[in-house]
Amino acid sequence: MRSREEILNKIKDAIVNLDIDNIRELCMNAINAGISAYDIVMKGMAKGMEIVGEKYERNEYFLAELIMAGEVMKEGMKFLEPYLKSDEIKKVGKVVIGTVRGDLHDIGKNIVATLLSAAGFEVIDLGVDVPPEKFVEAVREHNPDIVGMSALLTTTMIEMENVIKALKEAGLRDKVKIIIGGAPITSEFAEKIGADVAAKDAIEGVNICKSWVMKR
Ligand code: B1M
Repeated sequence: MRSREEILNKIKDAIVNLDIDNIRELCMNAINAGISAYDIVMKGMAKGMEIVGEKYERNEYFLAELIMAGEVMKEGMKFLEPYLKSDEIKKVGKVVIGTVRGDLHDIGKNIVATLLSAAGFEVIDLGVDVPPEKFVEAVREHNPDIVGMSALLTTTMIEMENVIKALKEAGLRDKVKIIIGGAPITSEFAEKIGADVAAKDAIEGVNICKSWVMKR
């Protein structure tokens, strides 16, 4: 019988080694061993993605490997999603979420969206490369409690400020809480652009959203 750590390490290695053929089975083994889907995502697959990023920085991996690692992670998420979903019928709150304009990274955003729905939120996912007008339109249409934005590139972080400006111009900024996240995002940046908070990871993000709707 393998230890919990060994099982999670195998999942991390599958991401690093771009092993799309075995990721589902490894996730299934982990579930059967009693490891939570949360831990498989955060302590297994997400750790593997960190290593992939480091390898890219050292020129050991190139764009093709980044794309493939993203596909392996998505394959694992497809298997794990039912284990992350909540049975709760009553929704605790509504979130409009998206990756900002110019940015195609959606793995972290998808984890946040999945964990939010698992926590009972209704999630309106606008996808990637979302322009400010689309955020504004979605807030008008869905009247959410929270707007969530993700950005992974230093060149696209600025789009978050553009979304907040557009919400202000539409008179909608004060109707929602705004949470932002992604590898380059800091609390200082959130404060500078007028977001309510920056979350360092998906679990912190979901906990903050929960605390907001509980206070209502
Ligand atoms: Co890109 N990429 N990429 N990439 N990529 C990075 C971000 C980079 C740091 C790699 C590197 O150089 N080390 C670098 C950015 C450098 C910079 O800006 N300073 C980079 C680059 C340069 C690029 C391209 C420009 C490469 C090129 O074309 N030459 C290009 C840009 C495309 C574009 O967006 N316009 C590009 C493309 C891609 C792929 C498409 C190949 C692929 C994305 C696939 C996909 O998402 N479907 C990809 C990948 C996979 C990465 C790395 C390796 C991994 C990102 C990831 O998925 N991490 C990344 C390196 C890295 O981050 N170390 C890199 C795992 C994920 C779970 O973490 O997204 O951080 P993350 O999400 C976390 C938290 O940040 C937080 O919670 C999540 C889970 O805990 N979080 C939130 C995220 N959003 C949140 C929102 C919240 C709350 C928390 O509330 C709303």
